[in-house]
Amino acid sequence: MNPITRRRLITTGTAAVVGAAGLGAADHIARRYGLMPPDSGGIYGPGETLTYASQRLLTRHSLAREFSRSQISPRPLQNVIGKPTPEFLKLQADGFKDWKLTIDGMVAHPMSFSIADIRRFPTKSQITMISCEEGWSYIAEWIGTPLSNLLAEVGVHPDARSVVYRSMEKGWMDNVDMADALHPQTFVAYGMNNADIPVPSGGPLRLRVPRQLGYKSVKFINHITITDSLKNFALGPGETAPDFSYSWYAGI
Ligand SMILES: Nc1nc2c(c(=O)[nH]1)N[C@H]1C(S)=C(S)[C@@H](COP(=O)(O)O)O[C@H]1N2
Ligand SMILES: [Mo]
Repeated sequence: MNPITRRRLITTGTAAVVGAAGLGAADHIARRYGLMPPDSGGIYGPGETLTYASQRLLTRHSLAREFSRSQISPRPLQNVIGKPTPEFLKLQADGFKDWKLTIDGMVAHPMSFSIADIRRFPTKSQITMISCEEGWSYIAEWIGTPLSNLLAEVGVHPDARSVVYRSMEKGWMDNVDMADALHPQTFVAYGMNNADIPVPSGGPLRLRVPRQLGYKSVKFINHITITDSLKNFALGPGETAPDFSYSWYAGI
């Protein structure tokens, strides 16, 4: 499905949910509740605002659907990734023992975590569907710890609004708001279907954001920055997505 058709579907769907509320009313409500998405000013701005604000008001605490073990796809689809850099290959050769996830920005204690450090946090698993904007999807079990556990450890400033995450793969960077960052199903994942996450699927460490489309589940994450403004992040509102004309908010 091309992005415009998908957007139109989402806009129509949420418009039905919010009843007679037009785009102008959505804009008004979004402003009033501080729910303007970072791409609210673009040509799709009013639609983006309607989608994001109505989903946040109606579904901010809801969970992505979880499946049973028997529904796990026999073979996870692995989207194309860039050629690994020599730096990545060296880390891989050492079993990723030197892989670090650094968390900085608006936190009390900036910290770097190895995979072993992350494994010491409470382990959780989820069997959820990952859906690509290009129309395919698969179900897998992801094992890791909720991002909220790491955020509690570093101590997030109360004024923080966004969590920006970067991949070691150049050009892959995205962000979520605090509601999605603290959502119980947003995981820092190191395992998949009872093994370490294979590199093509994002190993050794991937953010899993099951409430949004697949592109928000960035692979090879090594740097997270907490911020109250996306202004200083390279690609427009702080992510890769708009470069491909994806929406900032990709709620499902
Ligand atoms: N670093 C990195 N993360 C990425 C991508 C990528 O190419 N590089 N592709 C994204 C897209 S568009 C999708 S749909 C999912 C695909 O995940 P999969 O390979 O497990 O199917 O990963 C997302 N995360
Ligand atoms: Mo995708």
